[in-house]
Amino acid sequence: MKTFPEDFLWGTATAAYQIEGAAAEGGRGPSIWDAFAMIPGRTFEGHSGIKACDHYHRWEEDIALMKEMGVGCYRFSISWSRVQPDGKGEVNEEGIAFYNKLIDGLVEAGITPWVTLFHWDLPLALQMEHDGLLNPEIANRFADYARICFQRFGDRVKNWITLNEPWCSSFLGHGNGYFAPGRTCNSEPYVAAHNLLRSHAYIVDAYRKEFQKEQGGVIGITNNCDWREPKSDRPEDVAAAHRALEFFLGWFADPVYFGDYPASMRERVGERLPKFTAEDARLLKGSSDFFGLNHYTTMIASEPAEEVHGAGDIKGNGGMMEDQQVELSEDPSWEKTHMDWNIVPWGCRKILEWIDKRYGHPPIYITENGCAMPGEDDREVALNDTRRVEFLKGYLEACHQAIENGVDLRGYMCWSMMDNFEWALGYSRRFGLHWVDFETGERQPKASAKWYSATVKANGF
Ligand code: PNW
Repeated sequence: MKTFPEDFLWGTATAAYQIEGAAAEGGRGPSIWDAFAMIPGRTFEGHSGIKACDHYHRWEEDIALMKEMGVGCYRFSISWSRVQPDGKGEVNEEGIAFYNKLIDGLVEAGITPWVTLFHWDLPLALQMEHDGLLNPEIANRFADYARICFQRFGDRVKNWITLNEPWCSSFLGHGNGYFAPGRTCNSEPYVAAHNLLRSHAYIVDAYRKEFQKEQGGVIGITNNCDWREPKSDRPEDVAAAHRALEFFLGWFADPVYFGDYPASMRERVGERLPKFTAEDARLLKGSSDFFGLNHYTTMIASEPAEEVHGAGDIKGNGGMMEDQQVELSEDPSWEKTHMDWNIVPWGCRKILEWIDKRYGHPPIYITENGCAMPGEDDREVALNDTRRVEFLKGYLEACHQAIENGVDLRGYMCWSMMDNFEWALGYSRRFGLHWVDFETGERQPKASAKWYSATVKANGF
């Protein structure tokens, strides 16, 4: 039996655009994901979040399912364009009313809301009129929107996450173009990242100055990072793996903990890496009350034998991949998920220990971990998801080991509470503890939901 610390927090997670649906209802304005999904070829078979899991109408049932599981917290995100249809100015009261009902329902069910302010669904108006994340002014728009959320929800919401995985918005959104807004460039990812970091800092500054004292909550940022295992003990390979982690996680966590980007990035990205003003650096340093981590997989890293070219075949447009010069490979014996991501539980322990060491033993929450497994379009296969149970066991065992080794891991939120819109892959990948029939909206607990519930209730397995 692996027992977790007494106050360990167990939860599940979702994101607004992936589950809510009702994209054109209740006064919601469009986001960049609505527009991106309309471009032919950008998402699997043109899928979009227009209907998704219809959580906007089925939220009561979803709370009941979570209550049944016995989870202590639920991490969800607020759709900015449901709160502010244009991303600035006027507030949409219908949107506020929806989140009020959801938050009240959770509190009533004894489930602590963990709210992400931004999970990639930028209001389309800000993209079209102001160039979205490329415009430094975005930080002020973010802070204004966040203030509305603190004012309206902060009496009941005590756990805030400013941004989800800015790496994805920056690199996938502006580097290789796999995600909205679909841009491909080798300098824009660094600009988008820079403005996202500044936005995070402005939001936190507003919370701390205007709300935190009275509301008594905590606020932080969630970053994603895979583990990079050195291919050998050769110092070059060890350095390459470390550099890969600096370009992945250090890019976003170093400014938050130290006030600047890693030196390896300064050296290699040069002029294309923006500089923080003294004021921005001051606001950034120490701007997270906890370390939010989303972790899914591991790759092997080595010093490349010949120059690495980046995403796509366009030389000079590899962005991060080309700048970092790390060769990535994998162990052919590793099993893979339906995302083609390697299943390597010990990589989870190693990334937790790397964070613990580099950032001075911060309190860490895993705000996402989970898997999509093949064959789950078939309901029977999905309901008997023993492979997901094995995955969760492996990763939770790694978490347990990290705690025994001294890491201050305080909670684990499983991605995801239910099958949903998996971004560019549409509904073709299912991460849920609950199976969703996307035609009828019906939900049903998978075996993993039952296993997770038993684990939560026993505080271990
Ligand atoms: C995360 N990558 O996305 C997101 O936070 C979720 O919304 C998403 O559903 C989940 O993980 C599963 O994909 C990622 O390419 C998407 O490294 C892509 C990557 C990482 C995380």
